[in-house]
Amino acid sequence: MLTRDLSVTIVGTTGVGKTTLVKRIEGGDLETTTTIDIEVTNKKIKLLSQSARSSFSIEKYRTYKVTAVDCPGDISRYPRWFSALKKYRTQGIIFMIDPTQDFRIQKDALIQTSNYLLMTLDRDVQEAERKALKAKVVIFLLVNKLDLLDYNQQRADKVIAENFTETWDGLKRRFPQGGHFWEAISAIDPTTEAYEKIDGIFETIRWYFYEK
Ligand SMILES: Nc1nc2c(ncn2[C@@H]2O[C@H](COP(=O)(O)OP(=O)(O)O)[C@@H](O)[C@H]2O)c(=O)[nH]1
Ligand SMILES: [Mg+2]
Repeated sequence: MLTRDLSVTIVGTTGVGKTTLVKRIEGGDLETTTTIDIEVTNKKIKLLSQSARSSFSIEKYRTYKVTAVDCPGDISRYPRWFSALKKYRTQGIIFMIDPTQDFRIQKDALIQTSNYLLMTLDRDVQEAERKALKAKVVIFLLVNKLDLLDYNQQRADKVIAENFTETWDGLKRRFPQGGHFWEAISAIDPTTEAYEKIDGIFETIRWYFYEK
């Protein structure tokens, strides 16, 4: 089989840039709309890393069918995140952070994401916690709007370190076999470099599931 599935759910509070990110993957226009329900994008992609492979590698010819699930960010719609995680059998969660928004609210949203992920594993909490110890899922913290931090990676590091360390550590303890990654991007940046970084997120999720 030369096609593999990659199911990714994108969550985060309103306005962090979830829909913009999905549109970048889609290659569509970046006009602004408010997401009120789960929106599913299916796209077959070849990752940039694949084209660099040798012709003798099957990976060079593989296509990934990416299901990107874009969730609404309003707190009253957080339960949709749970529905999305469960329904689309999410392999990777991209939790987007906006460095210009209230961090306390975003931290709570990340805790909620962790709880929802747990709930997808079992109805019984203790059983779910047990299953979480072996769960294979990628949790990707994505600081967006790097342009508003003057493209300064250290400032993005600081945002994570100062506001999300405790929650992030809690997530790692709860899902110790999961893939824990983070990156900083600008979803509106039209340059190839920016596109490669976005591509790299999917490449990482792919790697964790199929090659690690
Ligand atoms: N400066 C800046 N603005 C962005 C970036 N990504 C998205 N935005 C803007 O943030 C606003 C909300 O984006 P949207 O994708 O609708 O957020 P969502 O609610 O998470 O889906 C829009 O006006 C976007 O143009 C970025 O990387 N930098
Ligand atoms: Mg949206």
